[in-house]
Amino acid sequence: MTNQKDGIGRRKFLQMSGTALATLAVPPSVLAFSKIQPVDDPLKSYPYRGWEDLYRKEWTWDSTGFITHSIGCVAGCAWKVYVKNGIPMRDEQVSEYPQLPGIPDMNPRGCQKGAVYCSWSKQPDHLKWPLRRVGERGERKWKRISWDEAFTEIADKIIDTTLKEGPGNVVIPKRPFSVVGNTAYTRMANLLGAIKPDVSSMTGDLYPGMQTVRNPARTVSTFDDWFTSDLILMWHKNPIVTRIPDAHFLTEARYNGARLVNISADYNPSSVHADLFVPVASGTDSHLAAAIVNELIAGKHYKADYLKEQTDLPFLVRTDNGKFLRESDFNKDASDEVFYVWDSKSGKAVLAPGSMGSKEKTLKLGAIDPALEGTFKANGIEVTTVFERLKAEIAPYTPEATQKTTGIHPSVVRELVGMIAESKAMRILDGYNNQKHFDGFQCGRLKILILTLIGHHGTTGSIDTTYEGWKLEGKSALGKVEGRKGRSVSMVLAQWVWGEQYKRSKAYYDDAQLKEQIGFGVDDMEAMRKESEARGWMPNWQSIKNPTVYINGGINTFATSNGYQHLRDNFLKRCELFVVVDLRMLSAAMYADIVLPAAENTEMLDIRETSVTRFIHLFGRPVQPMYERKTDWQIMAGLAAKIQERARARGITRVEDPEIKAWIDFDKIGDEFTMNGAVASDEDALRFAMEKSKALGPGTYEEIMKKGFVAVGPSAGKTGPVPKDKPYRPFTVNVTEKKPYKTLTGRLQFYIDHEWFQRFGTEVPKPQFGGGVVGPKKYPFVRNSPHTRWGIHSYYRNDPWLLRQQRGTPDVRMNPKAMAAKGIKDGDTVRIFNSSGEFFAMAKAFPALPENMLFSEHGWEQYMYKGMTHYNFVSAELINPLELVGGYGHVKYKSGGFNPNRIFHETTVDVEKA
Ligand SMILES: Nc1nc2c(c(=O)[nH]1)N[C@H]1C(S)=C(S)[C@@H](COP(=O)(O)OP(=O)(O)OC[C@H]3O[C@@H](n4cnc5c(=O)[nH]c(N)nc54)[C@H](O)[C@@H]3O)O[C@H]1N2
Ligand SMILES: Nc1nc2c(c(=O)[nH]1)N[C@H]1C(S)=C(S)[C@@H](COP(=O)(O)OP(=O)(O)OC[C@H]3O[C@@H](n4cnc5c(=O)[nH]c(N)nc54)[C@H](O)[C@@H]3O)O[C@H]1N2
Ligand code: SF4
Ligand SMILES: [Mo]
Repeated sequence: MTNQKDGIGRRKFLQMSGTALATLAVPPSVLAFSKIQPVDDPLKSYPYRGWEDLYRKEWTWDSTGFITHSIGCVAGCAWKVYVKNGIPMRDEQVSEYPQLPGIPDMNPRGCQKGAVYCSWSKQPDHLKWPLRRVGERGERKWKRISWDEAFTEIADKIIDTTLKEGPGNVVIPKRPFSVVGNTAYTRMANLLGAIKPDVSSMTGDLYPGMQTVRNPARTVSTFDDWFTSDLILMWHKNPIVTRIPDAHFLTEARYNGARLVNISADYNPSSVHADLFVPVASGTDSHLAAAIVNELIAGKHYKADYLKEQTDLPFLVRTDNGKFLRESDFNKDASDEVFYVWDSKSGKAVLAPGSMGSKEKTLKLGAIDPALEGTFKANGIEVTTVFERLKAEIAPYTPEATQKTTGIHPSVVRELVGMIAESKAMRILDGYNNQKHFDGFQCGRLKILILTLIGHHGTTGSIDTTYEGWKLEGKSALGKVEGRKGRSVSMVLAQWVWGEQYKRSKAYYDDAQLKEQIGFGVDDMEAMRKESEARGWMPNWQSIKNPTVYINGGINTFATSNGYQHLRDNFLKRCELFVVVDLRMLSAAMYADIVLPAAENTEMLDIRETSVTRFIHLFGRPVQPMYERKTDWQIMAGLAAKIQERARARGITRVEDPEIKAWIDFDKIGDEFTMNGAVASDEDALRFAMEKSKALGPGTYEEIMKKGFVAVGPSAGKTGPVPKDKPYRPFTVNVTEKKPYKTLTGRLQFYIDHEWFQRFGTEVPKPQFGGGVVGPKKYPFVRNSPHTRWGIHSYYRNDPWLLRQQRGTPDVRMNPKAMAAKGIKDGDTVRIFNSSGEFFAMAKAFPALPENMLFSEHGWEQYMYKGMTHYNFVSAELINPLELVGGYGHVKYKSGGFNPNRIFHETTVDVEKA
């Protein structure tokens, strides 16, 4: 065996390497290699060489166990992990999901990130021990400390802060979706009266616009239901990249004859699968949606009977003041939550059943035939219908009139409307991207309206936002502390105040342009925030409390927020102890005072529930936590025990918390946390959560241990039962059983007569402003920062296998023509900037983008950028005042439901060669 090129034979090579190795300071295992005797003719005789067994045994294992991945990934997949010598070695997809009749099976579930979990989790940035900062914040100098030291320092600080500043100056957010791990933070916050920020608002994953129409807004069908559609609109959503395990249901739906439409500002990877691609200009979707609604109404493509029963479109509105006609209009003592329709049969205004104030808890109309159109006199008051208002206000948005804004030719709009009108089972896959635009609020309302007009909502289709947790009473019970609820706030508002976003927005936006575009400036925005808090619409903890102690569980707090550097610096000025609990030394941890190592996904005993499938998935702890890692439950339980120990040693007992009519029992908090030992271990807590949930119940813990997944029972659905033999579809019971919706009118509600909606002329769904991206026009590029195929946010982002599939370094993509105009070549390092900040990245030519778009994928870590910059350094912050509203039936603050959502995409930038 001779190497042709240099003529060195294998035998010679082994001799050479043997001598070379022997002279190096190498470990004994490698020295063993130097003793190898070459084999001249392996067919004649072959000496036993024990080390080779290592290779033979490479594909053997000691044990296996199940995991899933607890990250900001909305999917949820069962994986088997192979373990050798107590180390997780390999990942394998589980392929044993049962199949529903007539629906393609979901085997196997997973993506390329899940496939590298075991190797990636051994990366050096994964935490092993508790660390305390020894240098300045952000200097990244650390000292290893014991858990006891860490817990003691945090416990004392929590007690001291509460004694000095009062309760409520401790903040405990937690994000990724594991049931026991997440609930640990909720339980701790409830016991301490701590602030629990709504993290969904921070990530921009709320749907406040849709929440005004239906409640809860974020509800989805299980994604296998996509298969039952004959028309699927992917809108603000890129499922080929962001819903990898379920994307096959889209392509399989085509075997059913389904047509796919993709509406996106760039030709994204889902576009190639579409029958129709609609390249809408960034931030103008509400105008496109309005044109579709207008065409559907003008062409009478709507189901009148369905609208009369299921929506508020026939409800009467006064022409003098634009308010709903209410029972209280005629009788001061009567309810202002009972409304009227015009009964065509009797020719008079009659009370509509099913509203919040109505005694009739049904949508059944009985003998009434509500008029959809017309103007009437009800006891001398002139009224019209919501439908009339809608028709009049949407009329200007014709396909011709909107073309200049959206860039979409009227024939394309009409082709799409034709498809919608013909469809027997239509579905909109609505991405989280929608509500990250300013006009996403109105666009969301319009999208539901499209589906509703043709009668598909809750019947033959659904609008799938992203995911919603299942109804698991055991999970709520695990977090619940009798009489004590903690303090809930909108994370966007908390960061607005604590991170002084107001100042940055003021410096960034051109106030005159802003007023012209959206009707108000940054000062007005700040005034409206204050008004909302003063009127009790949004919680005001951010204005009266301080994040003195901040325990950050599984969130890349600043990096994934707008104005990363500005937010971080201002926030840290207020925070005296910043604790980060994570698996990794992520960007947020670099600025921490104490970093605590959370268990890897292979070391957890927990479940995750995302309602995109009917299956709950298991973290089956195939290996015990390595190094000194602890699970989130153990970390919170350990901290609670330490607080109790320190309080007793210091003679501290109960602290009253009259602001929220609660109290903190410092001397009992450890016992309270574990329910006096009943949920001391991860296993206890998990059994508790599963067994106390109706949709799971006794026996399911054992079942999930065997299979890695378990199906939920019928009661798991938040808006209707989960059928045994069919995919789950939300809001069906409102149609089949005529159950009122949880809205003020009890209907899918398209009219909001709140004073602020009237102020902005947004009572009916229609564009809130002229459309486009709101950032200053002096920066010529709109910044698009969607999610990446190669990571789940910053998770997995530095995996070598995944980096090999791309450039291995943060890139920004531009249309080649725009690059040429700027003198930028593919591979150049460029500087992307605006007055908010700058970052550096490698330019990549990308013809799939419009010329005015700069595309920087979300999720790269700060330390991967030149100069420790980051893509969210340039991201601007804007608040839509419609999301500050409250005191109106179902339109009020709700964590995970209604409060200001983070708007990421109203950002313009410029770029130059660095
Ligand atoms: N691989 C992977 N999967 C993920 C995640 C991940 O990080 N990686 N994250 C998960 C999470 S938490 C979320 S929130 C989701 C997010 O995933 P999606 O809901 O799919 O949202 P985005 O990726 O932000 O954007 C979707 C598409 O909208 C396009 N777009 C941008 N601007 C506009 C516009 O003005 N109008 C229209 N119509 N389209 C526009 C974007 O270019 C992109 O192609 O993904 C989830 N799944
Ligand atoms: N410009 C721009 N910015 C965006 C977006 C965008 O589209 N554009 N998208 C936004 C969206 S949709 C989202 S969801 C956010 C994502 O924002 P984040 O949730 O902040 O993002 P991740 O990087 O996933 O950070 C989660 C961390 O949780 C850790 N973790 C995982 N499992 C566990 C666990 O069990 N316990 C603990 N303690 N830690 C765990 C992971 O290691 C990871 O570091 O980013 C938002 N930011
Ligand atoms: S990262 Fe998400 S999609 Fe990928 S395998 Fe894990 S759970 Fe499934
Ligand atoms: Mo998200």
